[in-house]
Amino acid sequence: MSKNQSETTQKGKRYTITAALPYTNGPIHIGHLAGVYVPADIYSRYLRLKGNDVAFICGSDEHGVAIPMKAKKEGVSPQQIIDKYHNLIKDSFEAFGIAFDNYSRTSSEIHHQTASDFFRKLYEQGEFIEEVTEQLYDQEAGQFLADRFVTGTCPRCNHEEAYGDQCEQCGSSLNATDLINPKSTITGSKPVLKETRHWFLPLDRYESFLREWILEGHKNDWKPNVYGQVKSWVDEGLKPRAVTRDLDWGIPVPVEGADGKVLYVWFDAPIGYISATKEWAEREGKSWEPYWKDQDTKLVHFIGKDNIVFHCIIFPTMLKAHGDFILPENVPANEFLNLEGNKLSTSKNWAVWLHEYLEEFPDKQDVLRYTLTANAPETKDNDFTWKDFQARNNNELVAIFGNFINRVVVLTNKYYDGVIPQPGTLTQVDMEVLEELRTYPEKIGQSIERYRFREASQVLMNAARLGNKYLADEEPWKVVKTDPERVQTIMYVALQIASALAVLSEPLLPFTSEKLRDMLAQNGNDRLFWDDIAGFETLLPAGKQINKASLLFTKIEDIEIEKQLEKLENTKKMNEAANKTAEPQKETATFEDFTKMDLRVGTIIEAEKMPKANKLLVLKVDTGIDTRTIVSGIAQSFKPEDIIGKKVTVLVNLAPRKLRGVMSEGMILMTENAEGKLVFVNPDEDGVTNGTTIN
Ligand code: B3M
Ligand code: ZN
Repeated sequence: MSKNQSETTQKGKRYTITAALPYTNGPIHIGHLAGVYVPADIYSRYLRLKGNDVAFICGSDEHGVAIPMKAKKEGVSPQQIIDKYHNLIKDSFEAFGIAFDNYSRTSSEIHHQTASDFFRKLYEQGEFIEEVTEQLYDQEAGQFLADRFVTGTCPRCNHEEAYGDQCEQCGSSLNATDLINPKSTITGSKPVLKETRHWFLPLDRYESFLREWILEGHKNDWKPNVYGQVKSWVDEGLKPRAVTRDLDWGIPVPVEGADGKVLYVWFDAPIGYISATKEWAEREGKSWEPYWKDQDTKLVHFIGKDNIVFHCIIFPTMLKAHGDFILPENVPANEFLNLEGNKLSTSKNWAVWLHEYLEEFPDKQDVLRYTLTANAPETKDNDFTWKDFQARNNNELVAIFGNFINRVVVLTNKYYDGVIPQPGTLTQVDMEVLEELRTYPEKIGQSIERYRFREASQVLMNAARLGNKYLADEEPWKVVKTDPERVQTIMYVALQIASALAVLSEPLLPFTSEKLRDMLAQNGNDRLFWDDIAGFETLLPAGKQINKASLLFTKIEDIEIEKQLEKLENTKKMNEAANKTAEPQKETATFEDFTKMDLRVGTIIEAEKMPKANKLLVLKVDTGIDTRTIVSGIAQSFKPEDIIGKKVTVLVNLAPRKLRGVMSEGMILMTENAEGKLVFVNPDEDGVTNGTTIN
């Protein structure tokens, strides 16, 4: 990652920015990126560019029931699951430019120690209610059911697939015994109640603290969707929440009498922010404590809306009870992103996976960053479509931002061999354009500081429009014939705009920013920072040598989008097939009925399309009895040349019938696969000769 101003001039404030720790039970998809990681990265990059001291923290969330469930499904150990997905997630974040200062993992020793110490401090302070209560128990599986091991109807919103600890539809934090009609996700059986000891965090005792800190203190600066959820939970009345579990996967509860119990994942995971900061500070030779204990530090949690209760009620209560820590300044949770009109779903593979995107669109990280930000679900759920992705790239990034930069750099090289020209007297238009340019750091900065990243992306594009319009209006490629001095001034002004864009684009488009800084030869000690853009006289001085042009963005063709839509269509078919129930059995046939059908092995020896019939192929089939013509409706699944020599099952004694003037004598047995494609029911064993009867 590039040097940032906070290393050169220790000014500004200190920020601890956290991004929700992704569960290591699957890859990252665009919903995670739009909801959490891209906004968090924009915010952190911007703060660094402003010269602040920023700790941008994340890591893998490796405990919780979701992990052993995934391990069981894949037939591997939980450790293998977390290693597989931790590495995949970490690598894909890095390749996508999510510039964490530390991406850690909650299976680390430093986290186990930090979380255990945290729990022990609250225990020794007598914060917990220690109680034996009746919890859901699966007699068949011989284990207690918590979190995702049990599902049922949410008592708050009637969502029928709520989990034991949380309803993803309304975001409520639940006790498993709150569920209506609970069902074990291990065996499907109806749980019974069985006594067990747990330690409860008494949220109810912190109601007045939460009312004063959030409902009073943050009613004007927290997003309405976040504030509204918190208010409804506090108003509804808070209950003690169990922070331990009867599980063998997680951090052992570090007190007497807790054998076989682990910390609830939502107790340990947020502490992962602290342990990851410690790990980072140790590596950097810094003290971690100012980032979590200094009242002047600004703590901001970036999360999705299903994590609001944990980051606004449970974790702050833990921090308050502990007593040593600061509280979050803001929790700008986003809503959910949908994909082509349907909810993103890991289990249904209805997603655009980050690691696959990076393979299929190499070097287009910023296109996805821009598209997800321009359409971010900041105040309501929103939809990602591949058509919009293509439009944002072609109509904005290529046609405006890229076009402007390419013209500026190509013309500077063409007219002046890449040496920035000495400007003449600026016209009124020149001065107005530069004056407007100087307002963009404040405009974009305001949007980012208010967590309005959609708005920030459009203001940035307006800055590119300013340059594009200036060049189009001034037409240096025409004026150069008659007034080359004027063109020197035009190109000088345009280069100042390009230089400003290199800095202003860094938070949202870091890859583009780096390429542009290289093109303008501004990647060394003359590297500019955010505040250099506001009151500048000169950003790119006359006489400086810039480099050759290279395209920042390239057009995305329809065929690339069609390929992605086809991929999703196949996923939809696979899901339908997986959910398809078999047709009910037909009425009973007697053995006599069956013996009437004469099924033979045959081989297709010729195949051609039926003229003017796009579904039909005319086949010549060697049935072992004879060679005959059979018309078959398989033209949309097979090319004629691909099925010559194919062994097939033939119903040879079907009454002949004319199809489009061609006499068809028999039928070839077919079925269809999960994607709805026709396949032959065929004896593809070698050595089965034509004519062999099939019984
Ligand atoms: N692992 C993300 C989720 O709910 C959860 C975040 C933890 S942040 C401390 O999918
Ligand atoms: Zn609910």
